[in-house]
Amino acid sequence: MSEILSVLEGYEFFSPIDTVEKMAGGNVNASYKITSAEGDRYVLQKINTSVFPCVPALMENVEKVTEKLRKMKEEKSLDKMRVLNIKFTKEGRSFLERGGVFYRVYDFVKNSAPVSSADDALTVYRTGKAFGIFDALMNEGELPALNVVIKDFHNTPLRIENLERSYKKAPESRKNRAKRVAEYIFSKSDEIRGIYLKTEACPNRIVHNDTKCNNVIFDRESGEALGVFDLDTVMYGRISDDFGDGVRSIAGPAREDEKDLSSVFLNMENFKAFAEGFLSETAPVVTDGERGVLAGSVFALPLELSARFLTDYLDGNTYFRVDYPEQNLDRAKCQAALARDAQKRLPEIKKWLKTQ
Ligand code: GN1
Ligand code: MG
Repeated sequence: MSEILSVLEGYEFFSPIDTVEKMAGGNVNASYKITSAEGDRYVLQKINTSVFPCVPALMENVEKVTEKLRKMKEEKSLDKMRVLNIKFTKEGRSFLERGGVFYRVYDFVKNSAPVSSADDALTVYRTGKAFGIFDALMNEGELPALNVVIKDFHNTPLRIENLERSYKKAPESRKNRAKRVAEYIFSKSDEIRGIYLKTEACPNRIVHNDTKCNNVIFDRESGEALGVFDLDTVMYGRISDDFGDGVRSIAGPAREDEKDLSSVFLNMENFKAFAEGFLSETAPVVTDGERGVLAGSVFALPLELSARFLTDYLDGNTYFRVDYPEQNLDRAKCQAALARDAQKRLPEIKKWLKTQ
């Protein structure tokens, strides 16, 4: 608490701070909800610098992306859309450093909430549409140059190579527990490389790169999607990664670490609702080549996440926040089960996408 209060001294607030509450969610940064005596609310985040080692480059991107979104919102009169609003420090900077620790503050959007998973078709459709709007707006007109904050973020073959390396050097006990899922991932390596080569040949666009359903905020009353938040991974990349990751998060199980693997499957209704929403906005920009890799992304993205979670488990949980030591292993198993089911459904997915 005293740490947070001392950070807040770096900002110009119009009324004294009343409460500081730790917020749930997010596997990387730590978030706190700040409420002032007059009821103004902010989100303060402690940036995870082992994931984002260069905070100035990260925040330069967030500044450019929010500027671009604001410009597009005005141009297109998107009155209801909300854009992440950075609170600048007294020195006019978008982040603040205290003893090697980096923080930032955003406005909290009133009457809003994310969904952690969604099972009504309209919310799923709206989630797809929100990410579709984001990708369409970010790729229209003059495009900002962005820093590469995490290199090869969606390079799935490389993620599998990293897993191979970690698997070889992991302690025997962890390796044994990871064996089955690791072998499944390795067995998919060639197919993944094939998908990746086609994906890589697609246009390099500004994409969100972390299209988890809880990165969209909704109006509590109307249930409408207000906008896309968590802009940390917005970089040049492939639109199919946004599609596949969104499907992974909203058409997979509600919990990323679901332990009952018999209940893990790709919900085709949610897949279709998300895809309809996403494509309703991006269809005019998506090329035939990009369309051709959408189906593969629905299999590749859960597999990629499985590889990333398993690598982190083998490395001793240094990247994703965990609530218990085996959580990354559970996440890896769950995402592998989702990838397995998604791959089975690829013929059906491809057939359906052709009708869109
Ligand atoms: C991380 O921080 P959060 O929860 O929005 C991760 C994503 C993963 C996601 C899985 C920078 O996102 O890539 O898909 O966890 N973000 C980073 O839950 O690695
Ligand atoms: Mg996030």
